[in-house]
Parts: sequence; structure tokens; C-alpha cells
Amino acid sequence: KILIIGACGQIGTELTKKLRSIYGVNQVIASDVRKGDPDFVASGPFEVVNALDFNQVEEVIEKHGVEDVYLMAALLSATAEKNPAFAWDLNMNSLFHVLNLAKADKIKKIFWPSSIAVFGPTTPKQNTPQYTVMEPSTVYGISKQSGERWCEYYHNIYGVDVRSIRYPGLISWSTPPGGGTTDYAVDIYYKALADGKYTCFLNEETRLPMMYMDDAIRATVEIMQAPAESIKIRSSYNLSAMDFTPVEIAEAIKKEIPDFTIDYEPDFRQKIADSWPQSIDDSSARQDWGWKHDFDLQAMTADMIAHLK
Ligand code: VAH
Repeated sequence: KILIIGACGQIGTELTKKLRSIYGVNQVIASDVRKGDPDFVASGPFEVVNALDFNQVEEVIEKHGVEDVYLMAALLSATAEKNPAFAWDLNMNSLFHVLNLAKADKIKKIFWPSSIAVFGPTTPKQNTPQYTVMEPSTVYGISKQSGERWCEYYHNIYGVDVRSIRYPGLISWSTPPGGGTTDYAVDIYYKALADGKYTCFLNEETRLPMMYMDDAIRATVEIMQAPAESIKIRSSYNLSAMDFTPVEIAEAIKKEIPDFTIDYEPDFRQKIADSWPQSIDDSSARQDWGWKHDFDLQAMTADMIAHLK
């Protein structure tokens, strides 16, 4: 059985649907700190779980005979800057609870999401390597870098089978834009269809690594299905698909919505975006467990608009 903690979030929503389609609805227990969208909750086993409550997590694991946990609950970059203490608590202590359950052999395998936010202003920005300088300057990035260190420690010292991916910015249509800095690339599609225009909170030159959610979900399934011996990196794998600026995504949207216009009013999230890489080298993931992306900017734009219009 599989438990998804944070099932109602941007990744969790898609991941729950995908894992249920692969393993069967009743094999995948969705959980979140509150009941999400009613259809989603009603469509299969759902538990209200506070990721910070060790006893609640342990009870659900024992009640359902859970073996694999996907821990998707976290505060993203922009939100975390406004709530540093809670962001550190949620992002880190939820991970310790799940790592300690695996250390105690109560579960077998863990997926934990990291992010390109682990890189900071001193990291080389082009084709950022798997191993490089990492001085994250955001609360979220600091929590992800620390989490990676603990995942690798629990694997090396206690043999915990925890696997992780440094997701780039993720774009999807199934949940509205959240507290992420890359969420401008989600909101732009909603606003293009609703208003024909979008005011972007990042400037036009801001190039960021991005990925369509379909690719991110497939990567998550593939890394978890890979034989343990092929997962050579137990901190977290760089993963990449594309990178673009707000100008480039606006151009791609204009091909489908010719009258679309964009203007720019950078806010506090510009500083966060400027601390991150512009493109990522994911050759380790391609070598170790056969990663390759499918969606480019054009294909993503066509799919987003087809689902949102
Ligand atoms: C954020 N979407 O913007 C997340 C992600 C790399 C960005 O971690 O915070």
C-alpha cells in the first residue's frame, strides 16, 4: 500500500491520480491536513493527517499496512519567506517522522521532493551540475538542502531506501497557482484565457528551469520503480526538461491566443528567482535510471490551454 502525505497539493493531486491508475485506487491512501476537493477525496481512501503529528502518520501507516510513503507536504519558496519558523518545522520535521518510521522498519520506501531551490546565488547558473556550490538564500531552499543531507545520512547509516528529485518549476492545470516563485508560469495560462493579459511578478529576462507536471509525475514513478542499486545518489537528483523566460512563455501562448499581452511588475519573488539557476544538468538521472523528458514549451502550452479553456 502507498500513502501520499500532502495529496491535495500541486504535485500530490496529480501523483495520487497517477499512482491509483497504476496500482489501483484502494492501494493508494491519499492524505492531507484538510479534506481537499470533494471528488478527489471521495474517489478513494482518504485520511486527514497532519504531517507534523508523528502519531497520526504512524497510525495511518499501521491501519492500512502502508509500505511506501510519498511525502509531498511542504511550504513553497514565496510562502516560506513569510513564515520561516513554520516552514522549517513543516518541511523538516515531517521528513524526520517518515525517515524514522523507515529506520524502525515500519515502512519500506520513501519519496521526498527536493528542488532547484537548493542552489543559491553562488551556484553556477548555466547547466548547473549535480555536485556544485550550494548556498541557498531562501528558507525553502535551506530546508530542502538540509533535507537532502538527512536523506543521504539515513540511507548511508540506517539503510533507509529514500529517493529524491530536485524538481524544477512545475507547471500544471489541475490545481490553481500556489505559493511558488515559478507559479507565474501556471498563473499566466489562467489569466491568458480569462483576461487575455497577464502582469508578471518576475522581469522579462528571468530564465528558470521548468518542467510540465506530466513529466515530473512520470519521473517520480520511474525513480521509485527503479531497482535500488541503480539509485546511486541518495541526496537528490538534478532533473531537467526545459528552461524559459516570461517573454518566451508569452510568445508560446500568443501562438494559441494571438491577442494575449503581458506586462511586468517584479515583486519580492524576483530576488528568490535571481538566486536560482537558469538551466540544469540532469545527466546523472539520465545515466542512473534512464530519465528523459517529453514535454517542451510548445507541447506544454498546447496541453495547458486544451485543459483550461
Ligand atoms: C517554488 N515551485 O517556486 C517551487 C519550486 C523551483 C521552484 O521549488 O517554490
